[in-house]
Amino acid sequence: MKFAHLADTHLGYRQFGLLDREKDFYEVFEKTIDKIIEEKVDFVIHSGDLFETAKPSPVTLLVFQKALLKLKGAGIPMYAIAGNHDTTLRKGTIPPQVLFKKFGLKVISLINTDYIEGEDIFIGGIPYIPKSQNNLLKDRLKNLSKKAEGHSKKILVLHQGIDKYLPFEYELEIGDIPNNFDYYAFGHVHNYIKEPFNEGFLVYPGSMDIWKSNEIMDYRKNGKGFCIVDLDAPNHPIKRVKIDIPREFISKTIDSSNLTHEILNIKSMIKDLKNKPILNLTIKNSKLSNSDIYDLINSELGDLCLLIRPIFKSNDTLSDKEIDISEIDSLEPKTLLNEHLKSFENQDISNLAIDLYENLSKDNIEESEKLIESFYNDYFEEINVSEEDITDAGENNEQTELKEFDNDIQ
Ligand SMILES: [Mn+2]
Repeated sequence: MKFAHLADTHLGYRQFGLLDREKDFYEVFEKTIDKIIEEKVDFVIHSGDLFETAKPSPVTLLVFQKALLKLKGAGIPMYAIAGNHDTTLRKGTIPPQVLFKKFGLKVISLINTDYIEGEDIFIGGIPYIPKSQNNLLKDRLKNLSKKAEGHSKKILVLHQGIDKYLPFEYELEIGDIPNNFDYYAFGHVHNYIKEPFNEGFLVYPGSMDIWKSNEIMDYRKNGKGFCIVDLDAPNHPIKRVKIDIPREFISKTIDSSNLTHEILNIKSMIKDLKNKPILNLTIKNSKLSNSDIYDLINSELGDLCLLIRPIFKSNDTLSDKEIDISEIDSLEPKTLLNEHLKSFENQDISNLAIDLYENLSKDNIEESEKLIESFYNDYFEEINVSEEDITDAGENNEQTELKEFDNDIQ
């Protein structure tokens, strides 16, 4: 018995507003599906952020439908949870994954929390839950851990940040993760992480293409791709399968006093690339005007790159030391907000603030209201998880979800 584990495919992401980048994400996903079929796995787990948004375009949905049917044709079922990108927090709404249940997609949700695959492989999980509701998340985890007991193999599927890997934006501490699973199929962290955890392995396969520039370092080290896990062999060996991304990201710092030479260098770097790269340029010592430099760079390199992203650094205004500081991730607004909130000494309220910051910066007004409402309810009453929500998967539950769907489209 072996399975493929992937996550964070972000289908439909039009990076930098470019259709070519949207196509890149499709291409890498299609290559991944072909590779999965070639590897003859028994099933696939997708750990969330399948889609970039909770409302994917018809083209995006079709790309996934084709891939799913291809897998189905090869007799390979797919399990999936919703991530923070392809979920809505409002009551009665459903993630786009639910559209594919009739095509055979096994959606792991708050209602259908677990499945049995093969002889006795327990596959259980929880879709993304925001930090302000992490008490609910922890309760659910405890229930799932209990339910997994006694099965011969146990896989936990989550889409959450853990303090150890995302110290500034996590929902779970490493100690909150139940210890009785054989494999921890996680999503959310876009870098590749594989670590021994209790008797098994905890794995974030990472995103399938470079979703944000801060993934470039990890990409150079680990590549992008997915994992294949062999459940029959002792210790469940994990094979990392790298999938070439369609387009390179090139980051270069150049000295504008030597511009002609620098441009020639870049030309020789990119001349053999299959597809036009994204070029991140840091331009130092600009004595000419920025627009003159940009015009020159654009006329020489514009046709050779999909996109040039210049940053101008002048020696007059910033010392080298300050330039270094400006590139540290921890000066991102979210991190600063997190640091600032520590002075309130109330973790619950800080968590709510972070979630609200996330949602309000994306104009998710309704979801923000929902967050406040549920926070208010939880904060002033003990959390009381309804047992009927956690009961076994079945036709009734499916109907509940479809009913919710009906309500949603009315
Ligand atoms: Mn993601």
